[in-house]
Amino acid sequence: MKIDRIELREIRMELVEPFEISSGVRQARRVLLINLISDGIIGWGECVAGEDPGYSYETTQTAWHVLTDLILKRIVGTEVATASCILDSINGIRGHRMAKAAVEMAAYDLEAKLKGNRLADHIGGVRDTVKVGVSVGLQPTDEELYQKVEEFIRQEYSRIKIKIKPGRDVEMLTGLRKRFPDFPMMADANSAYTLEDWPRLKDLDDLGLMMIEQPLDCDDYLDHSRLQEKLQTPICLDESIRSVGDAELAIELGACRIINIKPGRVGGFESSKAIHDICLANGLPVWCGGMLESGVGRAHNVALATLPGFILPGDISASRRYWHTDIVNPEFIVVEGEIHVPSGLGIGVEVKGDMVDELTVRKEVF
Ligand code: OSB
Ligand code: MG
Repeated sequence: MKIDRIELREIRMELVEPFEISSGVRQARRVLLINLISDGIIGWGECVAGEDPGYSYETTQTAWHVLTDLILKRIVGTEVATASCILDSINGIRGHRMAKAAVEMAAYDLEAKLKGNRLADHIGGVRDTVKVGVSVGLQPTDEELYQKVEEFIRQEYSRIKIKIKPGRDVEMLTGLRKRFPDFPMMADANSAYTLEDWPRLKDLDDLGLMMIEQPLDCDDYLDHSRLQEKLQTPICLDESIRSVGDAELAIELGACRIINIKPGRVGGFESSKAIHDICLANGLPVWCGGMLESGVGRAHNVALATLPGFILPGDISASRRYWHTDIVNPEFIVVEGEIHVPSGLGIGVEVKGDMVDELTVRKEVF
């Protein structure tokens, strides 16, 4: 496919409520959207980099720089054999996987549309609905958390993930367990602990959690393996897994028993599929993580979660969990703990052009 034209824009979207994790709080998102255009068909991609470098070193601003100054001008006008190799000619850019993923995933949407396929089928998906959970940010009080969780259970989510940090953990989750003794629950620390916190981490082990996500620093594979050895509860790695090599290292060391795959974090679908395959071969379940995506990134995540190894519920919630109005039609809804894979071609949802134009704060065309 020939890439005739590329549009990159930044849109601003207010969250329905602040989202707080151990590294900071977000009120609004600065989302980069990419259009790759071939033969009048538009492939959509979303960059998941955050507003600040709390989760990853990448930010909206670094991604804008890497995309506009280094990547997009080298891709426009070229003939691309397959979506998976769209970045093969771009050498000399270390890391910046979120920026690269946005391009690669737009190419996958474009390729699926040009071939007349749904994206889920195009990448080898095996199901028409995906099981989904919801991620609940740190709340001002335990009581507010318990009310939030009750409401999300009412909305039929398959599992609840609770953000934790030292001091907002054991007591809070013990109270939550008392109120909801059997509901599938997990905790995500976003690297807030070290092995020195062992007494607290040990207490988390008695709460019947499905998993504890990223308790330690993202580069601490060795410490994660030491911790996993002492815990019954599976450790799930998120920030630590940026590539196939990271996944192999973590599995070899026993640093985790579950991996959360976010296509943006690992550089796109090709890398996601490779990590998925390695996990499947080694008996590790995977699930699709989220990055407070708009409907575009959400649609990509739904497609990814149709691969066979994605047997645990993903952080792919309904559009209205984060947005008053999403930028896609139809919006994503959760019924009986699942989201239906949209039936349209490619990502399967239509992007609301007028709304996107109104939200745009800067745009560059190549
Ligand atoms: O650690 O999974 C995370 C959001 C932003 C950055 C990191 C994380 C998260 C979430 C929300 O947990 C997942 C979602 O619903 O999009
Ligand atoms: Mg996480």
